[in-house]
Amino acid sequence: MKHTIYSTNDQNKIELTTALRNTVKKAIVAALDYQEIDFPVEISLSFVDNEKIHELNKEYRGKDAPTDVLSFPMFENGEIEYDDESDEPCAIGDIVISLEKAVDQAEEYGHSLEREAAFLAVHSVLHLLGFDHEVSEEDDEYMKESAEDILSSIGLRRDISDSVEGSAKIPVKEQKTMFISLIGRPNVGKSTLLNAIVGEKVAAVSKKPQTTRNRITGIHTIGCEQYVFVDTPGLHKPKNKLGEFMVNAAETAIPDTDAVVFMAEVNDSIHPQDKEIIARIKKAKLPAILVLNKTDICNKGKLLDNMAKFNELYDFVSIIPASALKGENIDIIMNELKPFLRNEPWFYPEDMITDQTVRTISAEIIREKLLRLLDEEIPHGTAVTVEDYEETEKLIKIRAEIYCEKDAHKKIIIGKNGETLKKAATFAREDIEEMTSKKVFLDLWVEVKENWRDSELNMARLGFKKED
Ligand SMILES: Nc1nc2c(ncn2[C@@H]2O[C@H](COP(=O)(O)OP(=O)(O)OP(=O)(O)O)[C@@H](O)[C@H]2O)c(=O)[nH]1
Ligand SMILES: [Mg+2]
Repeated sequence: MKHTIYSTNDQNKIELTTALRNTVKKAIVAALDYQEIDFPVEISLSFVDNEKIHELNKEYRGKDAPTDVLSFPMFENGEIEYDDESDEPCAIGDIVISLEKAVDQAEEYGHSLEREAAFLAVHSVLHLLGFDHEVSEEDDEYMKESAEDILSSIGLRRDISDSVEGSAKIPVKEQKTMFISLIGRPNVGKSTLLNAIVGEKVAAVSKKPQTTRNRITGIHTIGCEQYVFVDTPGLHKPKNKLGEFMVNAAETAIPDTDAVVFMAEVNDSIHPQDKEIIARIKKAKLPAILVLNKTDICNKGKLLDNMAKFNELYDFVSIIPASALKGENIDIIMNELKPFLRNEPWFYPEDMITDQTVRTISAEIIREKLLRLLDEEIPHGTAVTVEDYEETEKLIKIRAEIYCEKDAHKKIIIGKNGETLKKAATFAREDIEEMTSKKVFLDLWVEVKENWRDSELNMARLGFKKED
């Protein structure tokens, strides 16, 4: 199930790293899953210091002291009313964590700040769901036990004391890993699935086909298992050199992986490209899972029909109907991949979710906003490069260049009174701030580079260079 966790950093005493924020969010989602919450939930999480939590305690709890965590449930006694008809996630409450206090407690209990902050978040989710350690001993016992289970499920075990950068470390000999390629026609939802699995936006998503232009790695580490997903551009018939580059990036990704997640749309018919993909999987002799995506908008007859037709084409490990957008059946996809893990050390550190730099992801986020704001033909002729990138403790300054193919396109991208460009900049800035927990200054420029999609040289300059 896909849950939405909004987080804000309202303190500046302790550095809130992306890894720490992600661990806490992961713990919240793990707690919701542990409680088998089967509808989408929204939670607001804020990190504060002792002074702020003291104030909140005074104001709302009549308590004159700084505590470690505060929970503000939306529903009393966990009696959550979720409207099944609604497409919106159900806001169940707010969690406020004092990072300053968490640092002290982590030291006191001899474990990492990640584990302490994750513990406080899990404890708080259980409160939002109606458990209360202050009124019942039974609840107190249950909350402690389940918090241990939940933290173990995301690899934050208590029994491991030697930690790397504060996070629990799995001994190398227990580590397992695998590489998985995400392949399919344009627009079937590959990047949406990647983002859902890693829990952060690492790949641009838009309703226009051919959004992804290069391979994008998304890493999901859970317990002793590390899954490295390689998202690829949708396979299509190339119309220019950029298209050829994209198709090549996708096709050559397959043999480098241990398994393939082949995605198709549940409502669609089987296309020649789907058959080509199957031929490549056969050639590489790789286990493949077929994901029939977008079940949230599907017709049941079509689903069964497609399952049968695809089943005739290849001996898939399994065929899984799923909704990447709603987070449905992603747990089943992950379970099906498990048997193909290799007993080999991890490739990436535990808290890494992508091998792309913030600089590269920022350029992709800007392009995503343009794809979403602009009509048809123009977006496909745009490329974004980050020309200047300066990062300090609290601030990131980015100057990015948007390339397009015609003067007329430049005018459209800028928009009346610069409005389109301003909107793209605002949306992109918000996403980059959310990703980095830093304030972002974003300066966007537009330049014309005619027919760059057909020029190897220009493409190479814009970062589309074939690997040798
Ligand atoms: N209704 C519905 N829409 C989805 C689902 N998954 C993805 N989408 C939408 O489908 C569109 C394409 O999603 P992407 O993730 O960009 O697809 P992609 O396969 O990566 O596309 P390319 O990068 O162009 O190959 C977006 O508008 C998504 O929001 C789903 O499960 N249900
Ligand atoms: Mg994509």
